[in-house]
Amino acid sequence: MFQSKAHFTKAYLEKFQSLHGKGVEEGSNRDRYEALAGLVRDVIARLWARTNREYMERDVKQVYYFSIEYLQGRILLSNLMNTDMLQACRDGLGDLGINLEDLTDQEPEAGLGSGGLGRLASCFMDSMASLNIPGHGCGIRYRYGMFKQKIVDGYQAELPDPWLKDGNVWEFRRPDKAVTVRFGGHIREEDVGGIRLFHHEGYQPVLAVPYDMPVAGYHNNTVNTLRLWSAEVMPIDTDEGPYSNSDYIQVMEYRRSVESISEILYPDDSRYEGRVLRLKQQYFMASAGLQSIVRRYKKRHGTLVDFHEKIALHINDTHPVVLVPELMRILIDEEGMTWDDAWLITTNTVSYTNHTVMPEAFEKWPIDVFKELLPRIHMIVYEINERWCHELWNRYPGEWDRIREMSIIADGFVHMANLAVVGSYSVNGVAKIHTEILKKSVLKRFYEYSPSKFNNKTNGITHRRWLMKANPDLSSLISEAIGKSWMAHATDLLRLKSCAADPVFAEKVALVKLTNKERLADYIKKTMGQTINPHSIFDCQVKRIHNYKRQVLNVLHIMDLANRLRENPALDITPRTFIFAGKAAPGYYAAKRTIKLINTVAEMVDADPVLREKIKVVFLENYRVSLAEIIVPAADVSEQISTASKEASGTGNMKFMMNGAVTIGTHDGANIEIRSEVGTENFVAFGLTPDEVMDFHKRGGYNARAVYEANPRLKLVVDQLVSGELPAGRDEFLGLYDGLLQHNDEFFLLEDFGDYAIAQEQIDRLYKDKARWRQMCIHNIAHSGEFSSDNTIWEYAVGIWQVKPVIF
Ligand code: 26Q
Repeated sequence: MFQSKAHFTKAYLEKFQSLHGKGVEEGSNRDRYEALAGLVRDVIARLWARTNREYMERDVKQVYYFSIEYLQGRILLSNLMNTDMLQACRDGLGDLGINLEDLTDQEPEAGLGSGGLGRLASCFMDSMASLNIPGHGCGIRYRYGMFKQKIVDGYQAELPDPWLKDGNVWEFRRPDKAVTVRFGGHIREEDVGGIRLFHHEGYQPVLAVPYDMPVAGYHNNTVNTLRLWSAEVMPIDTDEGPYSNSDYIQVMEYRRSVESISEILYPDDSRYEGRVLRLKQQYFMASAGLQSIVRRYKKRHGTLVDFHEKIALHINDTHPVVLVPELMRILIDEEGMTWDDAWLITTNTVSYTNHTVMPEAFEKWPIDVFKELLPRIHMIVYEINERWCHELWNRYPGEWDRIREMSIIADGFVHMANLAVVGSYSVNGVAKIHTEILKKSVLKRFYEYSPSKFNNKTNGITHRRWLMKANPDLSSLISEAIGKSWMAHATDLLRLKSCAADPVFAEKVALVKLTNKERLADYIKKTMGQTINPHSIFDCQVKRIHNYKRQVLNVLHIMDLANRLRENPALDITPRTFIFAGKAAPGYYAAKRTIKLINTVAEMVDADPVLREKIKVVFLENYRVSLAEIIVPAADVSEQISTASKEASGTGNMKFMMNGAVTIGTHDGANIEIRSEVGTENFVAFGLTPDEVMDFHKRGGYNARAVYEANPRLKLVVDQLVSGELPAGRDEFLGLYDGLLQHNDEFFLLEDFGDYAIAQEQIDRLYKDKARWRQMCIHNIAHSGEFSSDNTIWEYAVGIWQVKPVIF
């Protein structure tokens, strides 16, 4: 390792020379980045090999986290930090006249995810490694990550993200570890001596090739593996694949169909779209991942009878749930086990996290699609369902409705969440309220059947990326005040509470905030040519654009503020910059219209001399991890305003809190826990409770138009959407207007508007009291350690996976 500067510089210059065949002074920043990343990778590779050896020799239980998305972001700086080489590297490069950040900016970003679920998986990878937990990730190596967002005339346009085009320093292709995944074809059954055999014939074989990426823990020598699978055609010299008896066209069609599997990440979140390719991706990942785990396990143990004692398989939402029938297939067809033995092993190995309660996000696949693509898996799911319904019938004779609700196959569809619950030993939600809603409504019947399966694991975020990496100045300040122990034990941040009343410390925290705001202002200047005032309140709503997240509520309030300012230009408010960022699913028209609305209101404000004195609205293009790392440290106010009961947890809320922003938020997801942790006086809450929302849903009773008629301020802004006074086409927002009034405002924007406006006034008042505001910030930082994903992962390890740290 290179903890000393001299040592680092020597190794870096050597690496550069051997990689590029020239001296560092002749290289581009990209060349320099590659040499640096290559050097760090070499160090990590040695620790990696050692970690794997330790796991193997000690024969410890290992956990595999299956996720269709990972939002890793850039990793060079994290890897430097985690391997304790950051200082030596920064200084050594400095001596060479090179600025480290110029190199880290060269790293293409691994954006293999669309939002919270993918970023959670990446935070979990970091925490597992940092806690010495033998835990690995399994996913897909998409050739194109999350689309790049451009704003054209106020609208979102999507461009491809070919993140691999210049190579990826961090991945190791492992062709020797490739496996075959089979699609389509048919099953021929045969009885041999009373044993039924299943032969899969006429299938399309796909070669799954793993690319391994190291995941380095923080200062602990542990390096785990994120294994991403790439789909390739079978080698020409195998007897599988359409080579013999096929013509050129058939071979090329085969090639195209195979390569499409790991071609693109689907950019939809929280909305299910029944595209067959998506199911193909899911089985591809589940089967490849499982085959490689099984192969290694058998090599070490010879048999799979104790599989569940040494392996835990976790599924991040239902997307990888075909893992359940796939494990059954391997145990029965390939290992010759009985159904009952196989089922016992499977259901003691798999655990499942649910991330949503919204019906449109629940996955279901038409049974005939499922059968055609995965004929053997279909047979197994069919049998799982038969046995399950039989069990239900014994327990609830005659209760048809209940049984239909709980069955895996119903109404011509395979219901993936039901399969996940039946096939796993643990089901968890991602925040307390979310788990309660699962138990009392969405999965109520399953909870009644097996209450002990259900548990809560509130989400978390890695404080190493979201505080240490994203906000180095604040981190130094914290360490000066309370020492460095919080870096390994985030809950030690609580010690900051004693500094909250110290005006000198508070002043320093405020100064760091200002510096971070200036950095964001510079970014905005550079990328958009717009000027924002770093002394205004930075009020941020950055997340996927979705109706339930209610960006439109935020906009309605801005329009209301504008009306009040027009009426009274002397209105005494602190200038505010409303910062938005986020992507809309390409097929989600309402979300795309929300982006247009934000940009339209931004334009309206800019055009008015009275308004632009006091407010500014900006929509930042192409939200992604590296942009979040600039926005979050600069925020004063964190907007977490989803309709109560709809946001399973939220994790952006935690990132902002950790960086000293004050939350304005609804009683939803993890907001509720953040508020009770930080204290109600340090959180600005508003709006309906989850119970109130659910009661409205159940009993009706909500009348959007009545609310609109009763509140003149609200009526005015809603009317302005269609009055023609916004700088956009007159009909542009007609659909939105109708959604609010004709279709009775499904997400209760109008109902919550009044309370939200009051909460915003409260924010303004609190901010005016500088000392008070600073105290609130410090309290937020101090309590944020509770939401480190280290705590979350520890709870998964103890409460679900039963895996132990391996220290060496
Ligand atoms: C599924 C099938 C077909 C196409 C797309 C999908 C799909 C893909 C991604 C469905 C959902 C997602 C992502 C969901 C997501 O990000 N959910 C968020 O998960 C976070 C981590 O638990 C929570 O904090 C958020 O509340 C939740 O919205």
